Amino acid sequence: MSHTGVKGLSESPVKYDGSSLRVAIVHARWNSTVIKELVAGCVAKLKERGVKESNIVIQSVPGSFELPLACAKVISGSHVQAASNVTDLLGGLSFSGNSRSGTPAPAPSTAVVTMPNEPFDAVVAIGVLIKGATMHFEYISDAVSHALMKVQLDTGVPVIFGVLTALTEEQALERAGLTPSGHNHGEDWGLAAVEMGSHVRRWR
Ligand code: DLZ
Repeated sequence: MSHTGVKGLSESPVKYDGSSLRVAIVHARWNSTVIKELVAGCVAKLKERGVKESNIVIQSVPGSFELPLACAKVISGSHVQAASNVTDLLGGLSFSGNSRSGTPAPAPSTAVVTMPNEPFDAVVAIGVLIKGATMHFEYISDAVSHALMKVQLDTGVPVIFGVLTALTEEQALERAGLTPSGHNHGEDWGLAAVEMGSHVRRWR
């Protein structure tokens, strides 16, 4: 972990083992340049902690506002289709254009498969909200953060809060490690998913 200052996630004294964990990443497609990096950082840390690629399911939704319902459905197992393969999906995340903001990128056209009906140990909800000229940012940030908290408390499955609420594009890029002094928060969310998934298994 590269944090040297006061802020940020400190390294855990325990190296949590993700080799038996199943983790879903649900991500929005708004602000796709940043999303792509965050998802990649999250996947990298999940794998580094031993989570098997076959146990990582990635589901995209249009915007951050859609994250809570999608997380709830993924957890309940009532959503049946997911991208077949992490590598394909990350490839699919190189969305058209290079927009840092604006309308959502098109859904990746990767093949989908029926999800095995096994429970997830953790879900990572990834979105990037960038403040604009209207009140959209405030309403969506507030609604989504409360709803994601409700999903994890109602279901007992950890929902990792991977929603950047940035005041500027620059802030979002920095938090995805896309500036020289930046740090990819997606990595922290991957580690948090493995740690929380491991805790919740013990606490059952
Ligand atoms: C509408 C909207 C706006 C203005 N900005 C963002 C954003 O910065 N990040 C994001 O993830 N989604 C944004 N959206 C889309 C909403 O989250 C949602 O997808 C639509 O309002 C449809 O419900």
